[in-house]
Amino acid sequence: MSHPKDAPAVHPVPPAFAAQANLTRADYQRLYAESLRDPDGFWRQVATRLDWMRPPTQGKDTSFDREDFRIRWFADGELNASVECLDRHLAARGDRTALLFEPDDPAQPAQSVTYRDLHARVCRLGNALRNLGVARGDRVTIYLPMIPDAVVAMLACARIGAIHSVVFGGFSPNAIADRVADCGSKLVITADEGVRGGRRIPLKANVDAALRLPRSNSVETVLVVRHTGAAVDMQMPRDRWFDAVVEGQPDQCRPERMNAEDPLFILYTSGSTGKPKGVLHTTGGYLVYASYTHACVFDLKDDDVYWCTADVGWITGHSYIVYGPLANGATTLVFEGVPNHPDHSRFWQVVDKHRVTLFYTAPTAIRALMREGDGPVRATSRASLRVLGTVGEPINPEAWRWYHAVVGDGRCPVVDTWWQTETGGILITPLPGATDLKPGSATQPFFGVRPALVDADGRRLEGEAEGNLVLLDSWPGQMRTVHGDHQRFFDTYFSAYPGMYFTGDGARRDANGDYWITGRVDDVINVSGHRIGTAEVESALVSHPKVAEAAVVGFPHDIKGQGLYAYVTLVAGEPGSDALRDELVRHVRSEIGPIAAPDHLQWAPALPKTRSGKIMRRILRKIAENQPDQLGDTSTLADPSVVDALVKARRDAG
Ligand code: 6R9
Repeated sequence: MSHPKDAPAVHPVPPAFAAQANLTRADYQRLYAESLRDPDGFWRQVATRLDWMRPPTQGKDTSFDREDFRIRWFADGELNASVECLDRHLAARGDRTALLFEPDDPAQPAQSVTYRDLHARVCRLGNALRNLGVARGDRVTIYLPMIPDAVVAMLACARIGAIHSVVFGGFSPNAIADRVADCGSKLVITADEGVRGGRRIPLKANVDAALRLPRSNSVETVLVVRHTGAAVDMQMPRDRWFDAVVEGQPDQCRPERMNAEDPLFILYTSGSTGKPKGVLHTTGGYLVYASYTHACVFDLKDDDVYWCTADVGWITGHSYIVYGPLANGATTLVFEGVPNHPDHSRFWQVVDKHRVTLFYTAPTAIRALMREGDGPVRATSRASLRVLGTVGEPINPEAWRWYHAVVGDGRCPVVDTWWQTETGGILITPLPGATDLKPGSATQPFFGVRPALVDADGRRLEGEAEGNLVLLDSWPGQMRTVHGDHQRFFDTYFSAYPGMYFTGDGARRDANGDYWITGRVDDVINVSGHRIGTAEVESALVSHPKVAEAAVVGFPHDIKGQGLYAYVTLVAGEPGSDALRDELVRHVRSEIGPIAAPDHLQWAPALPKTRSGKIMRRILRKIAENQPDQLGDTSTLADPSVVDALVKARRDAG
């Protein structure tokens, strides 16, 4: 890799930062060694950061081997996640701001919610949910915009031991119905509408459409937050206004005593097969891990104002907007809007307005803002910023340098944090006071994390190497199962390389032991940091009556990181037209959601297949990238003329 002269390949920890850091390089080295030597003792000590109702006497109890496969942490401990996030802060810091809310429209007033207020709101909703018949272990689907009530809803579920399943507001009715049906939700919490970048999103109407589908018949009640005030259909007695049910409820609510291994939430994520997986996280280990990583990776101090720009519909929102920061008693900002509305300075205006010190966003947002030049950034102060973070996909070194030099004025460490929905929290990351930074590298494993690289046959690769990224041992935040399908959990993550957790990512380890994540090696495409399963998009396309077959691959995209390229074979006699192309893209939007809409759709008279009928995606990727001279070995193709036709059509399209 070549670097311009003035762009260093390594950014050492700034001495001024190291001097005030929670963890120095020596701390990292000592604690990391300790965490591997005695993981049980290490994590039991870390677990004392929570105020358990019953402190655990057990620590690590895990095995990735088929014969005695188990993942249990702190198994006899008892706690309630909402108590950890709220009640325990009330005495000393009840008047401190828990949530800062910045609405989509900057002309609307921001809100600040203290720990005391948030506790009362959570208790009122917890009582209301109990009155509506929601009991410990029941599932509740949350389909809300980025507003404080989304946090209230999650914590109210946790308080009464209900398992929340947050569904991202960008998903379509069909995708909501799939997720409601899979976990059998009894109740849905939504809003009249959401607003993003000035555009209204008909959340309640989407829920109505989802619940009209017969598979959603587990739902008894829909709570509707009045957010924009738009008129919506209320279907009695199913639909209830949120305000009305919480009004008059006591502002104290008895928290359920949960076992550490009781489920806290389910969050659906795309895998290599068509059906999204319900990733299940439990209470004790998850909360220990989310809160500890949040404190260490962001060098959290008492007076920090922390802002993660993710949506609570993703794991980043769960762990690093809600559970981690609130368990730590921090101030966490909830932003309803988007980076480019009303203009490209919005993020930095919000930073200045709320004096944000710790900022966590995605590479796709950085790339989109970088394209607008330095002006919109330089127009703001950003003097409050201390640490910058990224998550969701590999960050290209150019974007990293711009983030560091322009957004952070060269002053703030950039933490490139690698992790997954399945991991619950950050696994590979710099610690800002301890780790020398390399643009594009997630650098070093967090405490207790044992990454390794293996080749296709599962052989361990030592030293400088590139291969499939696996984890050799458990950590407390690890997912425990796929909801309703424990076999799928084992098969997906532990069967490819026996005794190891397979991440689905490829990575390179350099001579200093720093990790560089190269991206997914399975049929998952990372579009703007969102995981899209190719199989899901393909089955959405094939569900259209005019489509016979479809294959979807990723291709490099300047802003999104990867875009979606679809090859579609129409049913015999159906001519491909621009109108049909638009219709199919719309069809995918309505089947899954806008995030899954193909960027390109090419008609394919036939798809390249092996003689055994397997679609050769490697070839389709090269055609999508317009690199037909790099198709590689095509000798296993059943009919080579299929490829020639696709290459020609691709070239003609430019
Ligand atoms: C937290 C989150 C997980 C996938 C993961 C990987 C990619 C996330 C990354 C990164 C390179 C980083 N990913 N962070 N790749 N560098 N810092 O994003 O969870 O939505 O489940 O996605 O995202 O490919 O496997 P999730």
